[in-house]
Amino acid sequence: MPHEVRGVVARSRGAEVSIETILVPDPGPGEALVAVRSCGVCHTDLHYREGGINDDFPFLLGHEAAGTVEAVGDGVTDVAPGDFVILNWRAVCGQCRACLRGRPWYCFATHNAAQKMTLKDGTELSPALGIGAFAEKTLVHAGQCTKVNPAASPAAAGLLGCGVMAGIGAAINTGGVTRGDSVAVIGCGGVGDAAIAGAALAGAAKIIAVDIDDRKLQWARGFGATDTVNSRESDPVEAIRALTGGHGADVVIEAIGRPETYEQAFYARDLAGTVVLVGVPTPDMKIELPLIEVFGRGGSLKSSWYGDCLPSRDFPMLVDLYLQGRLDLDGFVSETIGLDQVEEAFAKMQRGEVLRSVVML
Ligand code: PAD
Ligand code: ZN
Repeated sequence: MPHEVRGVVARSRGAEVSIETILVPDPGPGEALVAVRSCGVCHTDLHYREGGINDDFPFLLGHEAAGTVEAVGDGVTDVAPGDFVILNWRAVCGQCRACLRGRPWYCFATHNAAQKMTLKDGTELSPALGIGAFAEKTLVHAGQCTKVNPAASPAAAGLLGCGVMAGIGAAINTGGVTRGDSVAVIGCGGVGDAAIAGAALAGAAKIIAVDIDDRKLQWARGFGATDTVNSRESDPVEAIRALTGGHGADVVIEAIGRPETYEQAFYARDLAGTVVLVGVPTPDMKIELPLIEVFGRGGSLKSSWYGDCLPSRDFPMLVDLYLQGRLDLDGFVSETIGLDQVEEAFAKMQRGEVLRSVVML
Protein backbone atom coordinates (compact mmCIF):
# COMPACT_ATOMS: atom_id res chain seq x y z
CA MET A 1 0.00 0.00 0.00
CA PRO A 2 1.56 3.34 -1.02
CA HIS A 3 1.84 5.99 1.66
CA GLU A 4 -0.06 9.26 1.07
CA VAL A 5 2.05 12.17 2.31
CA ARG A 6 2.60 15.88 1.65
CA GLY A 7 5.53 16.98 -0.50
CA VAL A 8 6.90 20.14 -2.16
CA VAL A 9 6.62 19.87 -5.94
CA ALA A 10 7.95 22.07 -8.76
CA ARG A 11 5.47 21.54 -11.61
CA SER A 12 6.97 23.68 -14.36
CA ARG A 13 9.95 25.90 -15.15
CA GLY A 14 10.09 28.99 -12.96
CA ALA A 15 6.66 28.41 -11.39
CA GLU A 16 6.27 28.71 -7.62
CA VAL A 17 6.45 25.39 -5.82
CA SER A 18 3.30 23.88 -4.33
CA ILE A 19 2.44 21.37 -1.65
CA GLU A 20 0.94 18.24 -3.18
CA THR A 21 -0.26 14.92 -1.94
CA ILE A 22 2.23 12.35 -3.16
CA LEU A 23 2.21 8.56 -3.15
CA VAL A 24 5.31 6.83 -1.79
CA PRO A 25 5.54 3.07 -2.47
CA ASP A 26 6.58 0.54 0.13
CA PRO A 27 10.26 -0.32 -0.30
CA GLY A 28 11.15 -2.97 -2.86
CA PRO A 29 14.42 -4.93 -2.96
CA GLY A 30 17.36 -2.74 -1.98
CA GLU A 31 15.16 0.24 -1.10
CA ALA A 32 14.37 2.09 2.14
CA LEU A 33 11.35 4.13 3.19
CA VAL A 34 12.48 7.07 5.32
CA ALA A 35 10.40 9.31 7.61
CA VAL A 36 12.05 12.67 6.92
CA ARG A 37 12.81 14.78 10.01
CA SER A 38 14.69 17.71 8.49
CA CYS A 39 15.63 18.98 5.04
CA GLY A 40 17.74 22.05 4.24
CA VAL A 41 16.89 24.42 1.40
CA CYS A 42 19.86 24.32 -1.00
CA HIS A 43 20.61 26.44 -4.07
CA THR A 44 20.33 23.29 -6.18
CA ASP A 45 16.59 22.98 -5.33
CA LEU A 46 16.10 26.44 -6.80
CA HIS A 47 18.17 25.43 -9.87
CA TYR A 48 15.72 22.52 -10.37
CA ARG A 49 12.68 24.78 -10.03
CA GLU A 50 14.16 27.15 -12.60
CA GLY A 51 14.76 24.33 -15.07
CA GLY A 52 18.53 24.81 -14.72
CA ILE A 53 19.29 21.12 -14.13
CA ASN A 54 16.99 19.38 -16.62
CA ASP A 55 13.42 19.39 -17.90
CA ASP A 56 12.08 16.32 -16.07
CA PHE A 57 9.21 18.18 -14.37
CA PRO A 58 7.45 17.64 -12.03
CA PHE A 59 10.24 17.53 -9.44
CA LEU A 60 9.87 16.48 -5.83
CA LEU A 61 12.36 18.93 -4.29
CA GLY A 62 14.61 18.62 -1.22
CA HIS A 63 17.79 16.59 -0.82
CA GLU A 64 19.72 17.80 2.25
CA ALA A 65 18.01 15.62 4.81
CA ALA A 66 18.08 13.49 7.92
CA GLY A 67 15.37 11.05 8.97
CA THR A 68 14.42 7.75 10.52
CA VAL A 69 14.26 4.55 8.51
CA GLU A 70 10.69 3.30 8.61
CA ALA A 71 10.90 0.14 6.50
CA VAL A 72 13.41 -1.63 4.27
CA GLY A 73 12.97 -3.95 1.29
CA ASP A 74 14.39 -7.42 0.66
CA GLY A 75 18.14 -7.81 0.85
CA VAL A 76 18.80 -4.63 2.85
CA THR A 77 21.26 -5.34 5.66
CA ASP A 78 23.14 -2.08 6.29
CA VAL A 79 20.19 -0.16 7.76
CA ALA A 80 17.10 -1.21 9.70
CA PRO A 81 13.82 0.40 10.80
CA GLY A 82 14.48 2.92 13.59
CA ASP A 83 17.97 3.90 12.40
CA PHE A 84 18.75 7.64 12.34
CA VAL A 85 20.24 8.37 8.92
CA ILE A 86 21.54 11.19 6.74
CA LEU A 87 20.45 10.83 3.09
CA ASN A 88 23.17 10.98 0.46
CA TRP A 89 23.32 11.25 -3.32
CA ARG A 90 26.36 9.00 -3.60
CA ALA A 91 25.20 5.42 -2.96
CA VAL A 92 28.30 3.83 -4.44
CA CYS A 93 27.84 0.91 -6.84
CA GLY A 94 31.06 -0.99 -6.11
CA GLN A 95 31.32 -2.03 -9.76
CA CYS A 96 32.05 1.00 -11.96
CA ARG A 97 35.58 1.81 -13.09
CA ALA A 98 36.10 4.30 -10.24
CA CYS A 99 34.91 1.89 -7.55
CA LEU A 100 36.99 -0.96 -8.96
CA ARG A 101 40.10 1.23 -8.79
CA GLY A 102 39.45 1.88 -5.10
CA ARG A 103 38.14 5.42 -5.60
CA PRO A 104 34.47 5.04 -4.69
CA TRP A 105 34.07 8.77 -3.95
CA TYR A 106 34.12 9.25 -7.73
CA CYS A 107 31.51 6.48 -8.31
CA PHE A 108 30.02 7.00 -11.79
CA ALA A 109 26.96 4.74 -11.35
CA THR A 110 25.40 5.66 -8.01
CA HIS A 111 22.16 4.00 -6.92
CA ASN A 112 18.66 5.48 -6.51
CA ALA A 113 15.32 3.83 -5.71
CA ALA A 114 13.99 1.77 -8.63
CA GLN A 115 10.31 2.50 -7.90
CA LYS A 116 8.83 5.92 -8.59
CA MET A 117 7.00 8.22 -6.24
CA THR A 118 3.96 9.77 -7.95
CA LEU A 119 1.27 12.42 -7.72
CA LYS A 120 -2.22 11.11 -6.88
CA ASP A 121 -3.12 10.91 -10.58
CA GLY A 122 -0.15 8.62 -11.19
CA THR A 123 2.20 11.23 -12.71
CA GLU A 124 5.77 10.13 -11.91
CA LEU A 125 7.87 12.55 -9.88
CA SER A 126 11.58 13.23 -10.42
CA PRO A 127 13.14 13.45 -6.96
CA ALA A 128 15.85 16.13 -6.65
CA LEU A 129 19.28 14.43 -6.75
CA GLY A 130 17.43 11.10 -6.48
CA ILE A 131 16.24 11.98 -2.97
CA GLY A 132 13.11 14.21 -2.84
CA ALA A 133 13.00 14.98 0.88
CA PHE A 134 10.72 18.01 1.17
CA ALA A 135 8.13 15.35 2.00
CA GLU A 136 6.94 13.59 5.13
CA LYS A 137 8.30 10.31 3.75
CA THR A 138 10.57 9.48 0.85
CA LEU A 139 11.76 6.36 -0.93
CA VAL A 140 15.48 5.96 -1.62
CA HIS A 141 18.02 3.22 -2.33
CA ALA A 142 19.19 1.80 1.00
CA GLY A 143 22.75 2.85 0.07
CA GLN A 144 21.53 6.46 0.18
CA CYS A 145 20.99 6.09 3.94
CA THR A 146 24.05 6.63 6.13
CA LYS A 147 23.56 5.73 9.76
CA VAL A 148 24.91 8.30 12.23
CA ASN A 149 24.79 8.94 15.98
CA PRO A 150 21.13 9.76 16.82
CA ALA A 151 22.27 12.24 19.49
CA ALA A 152 22.86 14.79 16.70
CA SER A 153 20.21 17.42 15.99
CA PRO A 154 18.42 16.39 12.76
CA ALA A 155 18.45 19.98 11.44
CA ALA A 156 22.24 20.16 11.75
CA ALA A 157 23.06 16.59 10.72
CA GLY A 158 20.92 16.74 7.56
CA LEU A 159 23.06 19.57 6.17
CA LEU A 160 25.94 17.11 5.79
CA GLY A 161 23.81 15.46 3.09
CA CYS A 162 24.76 18.13 0.54
CA GLY A 163 26.12 21.67 0.84
CA VAL A 164 28.05 21.44 4.10
CA MET A 165 29.69 18.17 3.05
CA ALA A 166 30.51 19.70 -0.34
CA GLY A 167 32.29 22.62 1.34
CA ILE A 168 34.12 20.67 4.05
CA GLY A 169 35.16 18.06 1.49
CA ALA A 170 36.31 20.70 -1.00
CA ALA A 171 38.83 21.83 1.61
CA ILE A 172 39.84 18.52 3.18
CA ASN A 173 39.29 15.86 0.50
CA THR A 174 39.77 17.73 -2.77
CA GLY A 175 42.05 20.58 -1.67
CA GLY A 176 44.04 18.40 0.72
CA VAL A 177 44.29 21.29 3.21
CA THR A 178 46.63 20.38 6.02
CA ARG A 179 48.27 21.87 9.14
CA GLY A 180 49.92 25.20 8.51
CA ASP A 181 48.37 25.87 5.09
CA SER A 182 47.09 29.23 3.98
CA VAL A 183 43.61 28.96 2.48
CA ALA A 184 41.36 31.49 0.76
CA VAL A 185 37.66 30.88 0.18
CA ILE A 186 35.85 33.01 -2.40
CA GLY A 187 32.08 33.12 -1.76
CA CYS A 188 30.92 32.63 1.80
CA GLY A 189 27.46 31.10 1.56
CA GLY A 190 26.70 27.76 3.18
CA VAL A 191 29.20 25.94 0.95
CA GLY A 192 32.01 28.49 1.33
CA ASP A 193 31.57 28.71 5.10
CA ALA A 194 31.69 24.91 5.27
CA ALA A 195 34.99 25.06 3.36
CA ILE A 196 36.22 27.54 5.98
CA ALA A 197 35.12 25.20 8.79
CA GLY A 198 36.83 22.30 7.00
CA ALA A 199 40.07 24.26 6.59
CA ALA A 200 39.97 25.14 10.30
CA LEU A 201 39.41 21.48 11.24
CA ALA A 202 42.38 20.46 9.08
CA GLY A 203 44.67 22.92 10.88
CA ALA A 204 45.05 25.71 8.32
CA ALA A 205 47.08 28.57 9.81
CA LYS A 206 45.47 31.34 7.79
CA ILE A 207 41.95 31.30 6.38
CA ILE A 208 40.92 34.25 4.24
CA ALA A 209 37.22 34.72 3.54
CA VAL A 210 36.20 36.71 0.44
CA ASP A 211 32.65 37.90 -0.27
CA ILE A 212 30.82 41.02 -1.44
CA ASP A 213 28.53 41.07 1.59
CA ASP A 214 29.85 42.19 5.01
CA ARG A 215 27.20 40.17 6.85
CA LYS A 216 28.53 37.00 5.17
CA LEU A 217 32.09 37.94 6.10
CA GLN A 218 31.08 38.32 9.72
CA TRP A 219 29.48 34.86 9.73
CA ALA A 220 32.61 33.47 8.06
CA ARG A 221 34.69 34.59 11.06
CA GLY A 222 32.42 32.50 13.26
CA PHE A 223 33.42 29.38 11.27
CA GLY A 224 37.15 30.07 11.54
CA ALA A 225 38.14 32.75 9.02
CA THR A 226 41.19 34.60 10.34
CA ASP A 227 40.94 37.44 7.79
CA THR A 228 38.18 38.83 5.59
CA VAL A 229 38.15 40.69 2.29
CA ASN A 230 35.16 42.52 0.84
CA SER A 231 35.88 42.15 -2.89
CA ARG A 232 33.55 45.04 -3.74
CA GLU A 233 35.88 47.34 -1.83
CA SER A 234 39.32 45.94 -2.66
CA ASP A 235 40.94 43.70 -5.26
CA PRO A 236 40.75 40.20 -3.75
CA VAL A 237 43.87 38.92 -5.54
CA GLU A 238 46.00 41.77 -4.19
CA ALA A 239 44.44 41.42 -0.74
CA ILE A 240 45.06 37.64 -0.56
CA ARG A 241 48.67 38.14 -1.70
CA ALA A 242 49.20 40.88 0.88
CA LEU A 243 47.89 38.60 3.62
CA THR A 244 50.21 35.75 2.56
CA GLY A 245 53.58 37.47 2.47
CA GLY A 246 53.08 38.51 -1.16
CA HIS A 247 52.85 34.93 -2.42
CA GLY A 248 49.20 33.87 -2.57
CA ALA A 249 47.41 31.10 -0.70
CA ASP A 250 48.34 27.41 -0.77
CA VAL A 251 44.73 26.45 -1.51
CA VAL A 252 42.05 28.73 -2.99
CA ILE A 253 38.47 27.47 -3.02
CA GLU A 254 35.92 29.03 -5.38
CA ALA A 255 32.43 28.49 -3.91
CA ILE A 256 30.28 30.55 -6.27
CA GLY A 257 30.69 29.12 -9.78
CA ARG A 258 31.47 32.20 -11.88
CA PRO A 259 34.27 32.89 -14.40
CA GLU A 260 35.44 36.13 -12.78
CA THR A 261 35.76 34.59 -9.32
CA TYR A 262 37.45 31.49 -10.76
CA GLU A 263 40.01 33.79 -12.34
CA GLN A 264 40.54 35.49 -8.98
CA ALA A 265 41.14 32.06 -7.45
CA PHE A 266 43.61 31.19 -10.20
CA TYR A 267 45.74 34.28 -9.60
CA ALA A 268 45.39 34.35 -5.80
CA ARG A 269 47.19 31.05 -5.17
CA ASP A 270 50.87 30.57 -4.49
CA LEU A 271 53.18 28.83 -6.98
CA ALA A 272 52.45 25.09 -6.93
CA GLY A 273 49.21 25.84 -5.08
CA THR A 274 45.79 24.30 -5.61
CA VAL A 275 42.56 25.80 -6.92
CA VAL A 276 39.34 23.97 -6.06
CA LEU A 277 36.14 24.80 -7.95
CA VAL A 278 33.15 23.71 -5.86
CA GLY A 279 30.68 26.38 -7.06
CA VAL A 280 28.58 25.10 -9.96
CA PRO A 281 28.76 27.17 -13.18
CA THR A 282 26.02 27.34 -15.83
CA PRO A 283 26.62 25.81 -19.29
CA ASP A 284 27.12 29.19 -21.02
CA MET A 285 30.09 30.27 -18.86
CA LYS A 286 33.62 30.38 -20.27
CA ILE A 287 37.09 31.31 -19.02
CA GLU A 288 40.18 32.39 -20.88
CA LEU A 289 43.60 32.01 -19.22
CA PRO A 290 47.12 32.44 -20.62
CA LEU A 291 48.37 28.87 -21.04
CA ILE A 292 51.85 29.97 -19.96
CA GLU A 293 50.35 30.97 -16.60
CA VAL A 294 48.64 27.59 -16.26
CA PHE A 295 52.01 25.95 -16.84
CA GLY A 296 54.22 28.47 -15.08
CA ARG A 297 52.28 28.48 -11.84
CA GLY A 298 52.38 24.71 -11.51
CA GLY A 299 50.23 23.07 -8.88
CA SER A 300 46.75 21.82 -9.63
CA LEU A 301 43.38 23.03 -10.79
CA LYS A 302 40.68 20.74 -9.41
CA SER A 303 36.90 20.47 -9.28
CA SER A 304 35.03 19.05 -6.33
CA TRP A 305 31.85 17.03 -6.81
CA TYR A 306 30.07 16.67 -3.48
CA GLY A 307 33.37 17.36 -1.72
CA ASP A 308 34.78 14.04 -3.02
CA CYS A 309 33.01 12.56 -0.03
CA LEU A 310 32.41 8.94 0.80
CA PRO A 311 29.26 9.13 2.93
CA SER A 312 29.97 5.94 4.90
CA ARG A 313 33.40 7.29 5.85
CA ASP A 314 32.69 11.01 6.23
CA PHE A 315 29.16 11.45 7.66
CA PRO A 316 29.60 9.47 10.92
CA MET A 317 33.03 11.03 11.48
CA LEU A 318 31.76 14.60 10.98
CA VAL A 319 28.74 13.96 13.20
CA ASP A 320 31.11 12.73 15.91
CA LEU A 321 33.25 15.89 15.58
CA TYR A 322 30.03 17.94 15.79
CA LEU A 323 28.99 16.15 18.98
CA GLN A 324 32.44 16.82 20.44
CA GLY A 325 31.95 20.54 19.76
CA ARG A 326 34.70 20.66 17.13
CA LEU A 327 32.45 21.38 14.13
CA ASP A 328 29.70 23.99 14.42
CA LEU A 329 26.95 22.49 12.27
CA ASP A 330 24.27 24.38 14.24
CA GLY A 331 25.82 27.61 12.99
CA PHE A 332 24.61 26.82 9.45
CA VAL A 333 20.96 26.60 10.54
CA SER A 334 19.71 30.18 10.14
CA GLU A 335 16.05 29.26 10.70
CA THR A 336 13.72 26.27 10.88
CA ILE A 337 10.55 26.40 8.78
CA GLY A 338 7.57 24.32 7.69
CA LEU A 339 7.02 22.56 4.35
CA ASP A 340 4.80 25.44 3.22
CA GLN A 341 7.61 28.00 3.57
CA VAL A 342 10.07 26.68 0.96
CA GLU A 343 9.17 29.34 -1.60
CA GLU A 344 9.78 32.06 1.01
CA ALA A 345 13.09 30.41 1.88
CA PHE A 346 14.21 30.61 -1.78
CA ALA A 347 13.62 34.37 -1.67
CA LYS A 348 15.59 34.73 1.57
CA MET A 349 18.43 32.72 0.05
CA GLN A 350 18.50 34.99 -3.00
CA ARG A 351 18.56 38.08 -0.78
CA GLY A 352 21.50 36.59 1.15
CA GLU A 353 19.65 36.62 4.46
CA VAL A 354 20.32 33.00 5.43
CA LEU A 355 22.98 30.33 5.25
CA ARG A 356 20.38 27.58 5.44
CA SER A 357 16.64 27.50 6.08
CA VAL A 358 15.79 24.01 7.29
CA VAL A 359 12.37 22.43 6.90
CA MET A 360 11.41 20.44 10.01
CA LEU A 361 8.90 17.60 9.79
P1 PAD B 1 24.93 30.97 -1.66
O1 PAD B 1 24.14 31.66 -2.71
O2 PAD B 1 24.39 30.83 -0.28
O3 PAD B 1 26.41 31.63 -1.51
C1 PAD B 1 27.10 32.31 -2.51
C2 PAD B 1 27.95 33.42 -1.85
O4 PAD B 1 28.75 34.04 -2.84
C3 PAD B 1 27.12 34.51 -1.20
O5 PAD B 1 27.58 34.75 0.12
C4 PAD B 1 27.37 35.74 -2.10
O6 PAD B 1 27.34 36.97 -1.39
C5 PAD B 1 28.74 35.44 -2.63
N1 PAD B 1 29.06 36.07 -3.91
C6 PAD B 1 28.26 36.20 -5.01
N2 PAD B 1 28.93 36.82 -6.00
C7 PAD B 1 30.17 37.08 -5.54
C8 PAD B 1 31.32 37.70 -6.10
N3 PAD B 1 31.34 38.16 -7.36
N4 PAD B 1 32.43 37.78 -5.33
C9 PAD B 1 32.45 37.30 -4.05
N5 PAD B 1 31.38 36.73 -3.48
C10 PAD B 1 30.25 36.60 -4.21
O7 PAD B 1 25.21 29.51 -2.27
P2 PAD B 1 25.75 28.18 -1.55
O8 PAD B 1 26.87 28.51 -0.61
O9 PAD B 1 24.62 27.36 -1.07
O10 PAD B 1 26.36 27.43 -2.83
C11 PAD B 1 27.51 27.95 -3.48
C12 PAD B 1 27.78 27.18 -4.76
O11 PAD B 1 28.10 25.81 -4.45
C13 PAD B 1 26.58 27.09 -5.70
O12 PAD B 1 27.04 27.26 -7.03
C14 PAD B 1 26.04 25.70 -5.49
O13 PAD B 1 25.31 25.23 -6.61
C15 PAD B 1 27.37 24.96 -5.30
C16 PAD B 1 27.25 23.56 -4.71
N6 PAD B 1 28.14 22.64 -5.18
C17 PAD B 1 28.10 21.37 -4.76
C18 PAD B 1 29.10 20.43 -5.35
O14 PAD B 1 29.00 19.22 -5.19
N7 PAD B 1 30.09 20.94 -6.05
C19 PAD B 1 27.17 20.94 -3.81
C20 PAD B 1 26.27 21.88 -3.31
C21 PAD B 1 26.29 23.20 -3.77
ZN1 ZN C 1 22.35 20.60 -2.46
